[in-house]
Amino acid sequence: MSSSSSVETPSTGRFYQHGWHSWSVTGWRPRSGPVRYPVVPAHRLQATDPAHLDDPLPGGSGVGAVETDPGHVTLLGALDVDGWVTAGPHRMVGVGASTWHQATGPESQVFADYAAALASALGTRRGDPGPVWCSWYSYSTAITEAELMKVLSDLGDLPFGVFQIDDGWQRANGDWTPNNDFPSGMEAMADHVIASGRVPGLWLAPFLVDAAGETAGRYPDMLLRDASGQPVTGGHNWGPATFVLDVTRTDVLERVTTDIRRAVDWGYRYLKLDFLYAAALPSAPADKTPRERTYRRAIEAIREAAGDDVYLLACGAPILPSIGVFDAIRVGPDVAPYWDNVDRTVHLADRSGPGAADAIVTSLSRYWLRSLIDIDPDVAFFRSRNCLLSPTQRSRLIDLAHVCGFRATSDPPEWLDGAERTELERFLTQRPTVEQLDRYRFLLDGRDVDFTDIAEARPW
Ligand code: 9PG
Repeated sequence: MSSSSSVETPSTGRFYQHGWHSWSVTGWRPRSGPVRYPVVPAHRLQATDPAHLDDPLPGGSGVGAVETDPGHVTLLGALDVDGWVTAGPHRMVGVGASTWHQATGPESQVFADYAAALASALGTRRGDPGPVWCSWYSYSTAITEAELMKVLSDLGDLPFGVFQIDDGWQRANGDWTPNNDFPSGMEAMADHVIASGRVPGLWLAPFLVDAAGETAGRYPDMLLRDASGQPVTGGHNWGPATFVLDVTRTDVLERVTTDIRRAVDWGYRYLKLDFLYAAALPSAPADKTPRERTYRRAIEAIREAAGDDVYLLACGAPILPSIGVFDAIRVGPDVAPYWDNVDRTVHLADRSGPGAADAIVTSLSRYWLRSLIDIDPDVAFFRSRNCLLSPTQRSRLIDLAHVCGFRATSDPPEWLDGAERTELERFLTQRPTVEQLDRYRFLLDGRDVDFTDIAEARPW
């Protein structure tokens, strides 16, 4: 049963816009002024819930807040997996959820109390996989068994807890078996990682299906379709549109859970599950089940298939519906070995694409989630090779990782000079104490680390 809730707010303070899924822009936006969503269709899926792309007023997924006095806010948040909060001129209105939480007071207290209420409603899961080496931000999809074996050997005794193989190992999205670049198979790869004393990690996009892949060709009935019967598009990451599995179908859930179980049986105990929002996309209007509930059922089936002791990292994932099922969630867009892509962020009105600046702002704007789930702000860079970030910009991503308590990089040791390697070694062994002083300001082992300038410089 869904109900609505509304709360009066001042008409002037900024609005906390909470993005639909991991990559969707999150932060404090001006109360008035234009609501800009991306102009390129491929970017629009990532920017916000497609059902709200044409909303005239600012709004956010699950939770919203408005500044009242300095340091104080009024918050309206769902205690449920669905819900949407819109900021009108004098009030916030929440629709879609069964139960709502309202509070006014000091910002950090209000968000902490909301997180505690969400913990009761949805549960919590946390773990510490240790530092992660992830292949994406150095090799993209151009990974091979030989190249990864070389990296694994070059990592030597660097204390990474997880060696995570990202996109590029599979035959196609939807066909989750190794391609010809992994001739020994994924189990052999996992064995090598285990022999190095680390946990093998694997990337999958369990709800996506390449149009040209085997799954789409053989099982067209399994595809999510719109009112005119056309397959729904789930992403454009690889050029042509990618289709989506209809997770309301029993045969689809069986297929997805089989894919997950296969990866676990190969030996992978850390799964990065990506493009998860695909299971919550609008489809034929005949389906009246709230999309977030459909999503939640699908990820619960995934958790059951993986078992309790497999660390599941959600990426491109709707936030509230993922709490209590996953161990970790990506809380911002992709970082990149550059600070900002102005062509995309400003001219195409899309801050959900790759870039260090938006990864920092969106991730820190979700810092309040940390008591519910591990928060992954994406990787840090230590390399100057193949990297446009200045040393200062690199250090800000390193600080971000420590603040969030999730440490990852994609840098192959071979790309690092001596000083950069020393910096990486420090990163892997340090566990600085973190104290939050302000919205974007922290003490890291007593050192003042302030990201406010970055947040203030982002366009809305
Ligand atoms: C693998 C990557 C990495 C990364 C994920 C996700 O729309 N896009 O162009 C787009 C590109 C990359 C992307 C998301 C969207 O990144 O966040 O860490 O796993 O997929 O394909």
